[in-house]
Amino acid sequence: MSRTLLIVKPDATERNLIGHVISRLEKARYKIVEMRMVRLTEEQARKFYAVHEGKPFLDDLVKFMTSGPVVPMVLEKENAVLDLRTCIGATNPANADCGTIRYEIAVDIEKNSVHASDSDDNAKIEIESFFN
Ligand code: 3AN
Repeated sequence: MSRTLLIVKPDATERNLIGHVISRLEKARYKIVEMRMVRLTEEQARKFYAVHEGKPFLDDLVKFMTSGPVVPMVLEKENAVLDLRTCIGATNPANADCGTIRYEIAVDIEKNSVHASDSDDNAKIEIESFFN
């Protein structure tokens, strides 16, 4: 079993899609082992997206991620990190495969409804940033 972090982003919490995302994850056999609802500060959002420092979209991304509540959760499953990336689909929903969460509900490349850790190492860091 391994663990990964998923965040339901503000565009999805705003449209009352938290339950939809959770339902998809549970049907995909993830175990939700921790979950909370938080409003990120600008500092937290910048720290979370530090890898995008210097990118032209970072300021808008931080503004978006602090615009409303988000729901981080720790998910457990075999091969959780890679499996969840497949489940959520491509960053740009225009390229997301049919049946993925982003294909279904994402608005655009920024408002793409969910975040998922992209490696085991990042999953550990990201989980620790939300849960002790
Ligand atoms: P993913 O969320 O699929 O891991 P990353 O880590 O490359 O993708 O990007 C993190 C977030 O930054 C994305 N979820 C998206 O909201 C935003 N983002 C990435 N690339 C762009 C872009 N070209 N234009 C606007 N926003 C972007």
